[in-house]
Amino acid sequence: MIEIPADPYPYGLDPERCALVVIDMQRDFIEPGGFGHALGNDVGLLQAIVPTVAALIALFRDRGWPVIHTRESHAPDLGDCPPAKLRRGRGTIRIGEDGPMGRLLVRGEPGNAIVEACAPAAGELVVDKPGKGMFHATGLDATLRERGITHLVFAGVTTEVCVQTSMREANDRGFECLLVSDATESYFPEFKAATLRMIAAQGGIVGWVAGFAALRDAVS
Ligand code: C5J
Repeated sequence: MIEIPADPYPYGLDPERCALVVIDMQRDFIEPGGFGHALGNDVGLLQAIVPTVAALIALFRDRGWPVIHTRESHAPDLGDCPPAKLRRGRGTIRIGEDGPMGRLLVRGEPGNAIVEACAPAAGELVVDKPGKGMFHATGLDATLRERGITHLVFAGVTTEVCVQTSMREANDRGFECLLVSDATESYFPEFKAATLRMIAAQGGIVGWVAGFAALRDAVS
């Protein structure tokens, strides 16, 4: 076990059984013209973490530890998008409609791609998820168990939506979860701060929180 200084107490990372999960670092959330922008958000906040997420990915790759990427995305016929989700939001354009980077949140469209600095390498698992959480309708639970993974390190966007939902789902499934605080971001700084606190509160009720430097120094 590698001990990483973390909140609320040191996190034990099993180097034989860990994976990095990078949630939804897609152009649709991070670049102007995407889904996040259409909902009225300032995407510049999310762009700021791209170098840290890229460095975290490189850290895992250097050690030969698995990196898993997720994309919030829907089939072109939107058959996997519940009508309730389609109706939600009062943005300028909605899921499935045409924007400057193609149809919003639709698989294969330019906006649905992961930003270049964080792009998946050959052989890395890319999970297309129709929900906010990474386990809903993805088969990821079985994949992680087949690979013997027990420890998940989380990064990506947005902190209180897809990252937190995925981390809570993972926690309920028995995974030991760490969120890297400066490798995740929200359109709402106060929501990010609250999420980091609620994850680590009550003795780590959802998991642990640590900064990238603490993780890097502990594993180097
Ligand atoms: C959102 C996400 N915020 N990836 N998706 O709709 O957090």
